Amino acid sequence: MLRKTFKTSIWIFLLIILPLELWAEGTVTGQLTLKNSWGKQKKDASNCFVYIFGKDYVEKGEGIADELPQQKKNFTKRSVAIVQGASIDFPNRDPIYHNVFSSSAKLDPRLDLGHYKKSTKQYQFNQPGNYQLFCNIHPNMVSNVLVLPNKAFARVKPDGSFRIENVRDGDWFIGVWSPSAKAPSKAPVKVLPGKVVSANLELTDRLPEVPEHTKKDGESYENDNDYP
Ligand SMILES: [Cu+2]
Repeated sequence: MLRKTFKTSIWIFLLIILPLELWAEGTVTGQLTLKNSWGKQKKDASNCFVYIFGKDYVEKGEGIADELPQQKKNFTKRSVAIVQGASIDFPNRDPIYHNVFSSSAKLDPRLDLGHYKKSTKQYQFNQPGNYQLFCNIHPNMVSNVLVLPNKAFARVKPDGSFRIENVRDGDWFIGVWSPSAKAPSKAPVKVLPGKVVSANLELTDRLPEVPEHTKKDGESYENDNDYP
């Protein structure tokens, strides 16, 4: 009888303790105040991403993690975030040709998907960083891909609130990035298993909606009126 009770106790112990050990993860929630260059709070913060980073907090993604379509002569989203190693699908849903390229030398191979229409192409991002994407045909087309070192990130809601689930416990930083801010900002955050910690962040958008840029070969767009 005693031995049986002991055995049962062991099982209960294992059932309760082991999951806690395996899932040593917490949640980071909070509020972003996104301002414009006049210091006024912006109404929509949903182009921003929050992410956790720090020494050794490195994960890899695989397969297609998100899509960034081209439609009505623009990218349908101003920003996309993925974990390093994952790919993005770039469907062209217009009946006209588009191109997708980045001038960043950090991307290997260089990101240039050529000209295509009514079809799709993918690109795998292996290097963390922020990459501005343009179309070699239409100068107003711009988007951004934020490639992060791990899976602990989330898109900010329009009202500035955010929630990042399944964050590894430890002492990390929380970063906040906007496609129109000059640089991300960050704050330290201590993540505890099974707990929700809160962080308040602030960021200011100072860059124009469409940054000045050239075509992929360094030429200006000026003489391209013959394109649709
Ligand atoms: Cu285009």
